[in-house]
Amino acid sequence: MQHLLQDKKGVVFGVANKRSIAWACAQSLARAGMQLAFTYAGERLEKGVRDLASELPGSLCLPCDVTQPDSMDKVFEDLKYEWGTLDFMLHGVAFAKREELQGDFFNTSREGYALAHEVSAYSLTALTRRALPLMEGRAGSIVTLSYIGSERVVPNYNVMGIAKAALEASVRYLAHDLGPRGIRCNAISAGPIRTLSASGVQGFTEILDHIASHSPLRRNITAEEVGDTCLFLASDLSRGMTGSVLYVDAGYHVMGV
Ligand code: NAD
Ligand code: IMJ
Repeated sequence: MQHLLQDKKGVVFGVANKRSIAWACAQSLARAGMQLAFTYAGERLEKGVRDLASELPGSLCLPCDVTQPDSMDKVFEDLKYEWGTLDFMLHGVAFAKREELQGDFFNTSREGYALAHEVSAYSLTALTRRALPLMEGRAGSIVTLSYIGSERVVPNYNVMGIAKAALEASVRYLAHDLGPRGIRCNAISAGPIRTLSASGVQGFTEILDHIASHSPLRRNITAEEVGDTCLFLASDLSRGMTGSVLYVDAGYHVMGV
């Protein structure tokens, strides 16, 4: 386990604070020997992300707002300069306007729909395109984070559910494109976890309680469990898998009632 990712380099998008699922993934990856670069979405998050990154020796920290093409270009220019190659990318980025995450889905605005899709779905493709030159010839792995609201109705998830459906479909099309180059792309569909992105979500506590009493494992999942699945998908252990959605949800997705 210790050396599973020795000599591999990875970039992590989506750390906001220590509760971020992307941070738990980063810790699993680093423990297995991967050298990491982190991006932060704006100055407000810079210090927090730098402080976390400093816990993992040798990691880089770069700004990136996925709504700004120049900012995405710059990340990969910097990585090319610093490292020259890349083995892994984690996409843990999602955003919709708060008003779109409550009430009737049919009230979703044109701009709100576009923004949710740009940040939460298109960015995977935009970042993958930029990562490819650095991954060429290196058995690369790309992982994104999804939620069951892509395939079932979860009240209030609304436009994010549509964006996650687009994200999971993107994973399949990217897997088809990247396969011939030896690069894999998969998604982890995680159960609910209390993070910044879950804060203020109406009925979140009730959803956690429901999973704890109705999932096959009769409990909720932890970010660390998502992190260890991310480590598996980054490693050679998953070399035969691409285009898949893996559920880390205590088995909840198998339930009919
Ligand atoms: P989080 O708030 O810690 O992470 C979301 C990240 O998206 C943040 O780091 C934020 O900075 C980043 N982001 C938002 N807009 C951005 C932009 N324009 N440019 C660059 N980055 C931007 O919350 P999280 O729960 O760790 O979410 C990570 C991923 O996991 C998301 O894709 C989320 O949909 C998914 N997910 C979360 C849960 C959950 O219950 N928390 C469950 C399943 C899947
Ligand atoms: C988010 C909204 C509604 C229901 C929800 C969630 N449930 C879960 C989440 C049941 C588990 C968390 N999740 C899976 C997400 O993908 C969250 C994305 C998100 C959250 C916010 C909150 C703050 C904000 N914008 C957001 N954009 C995306 O302003």
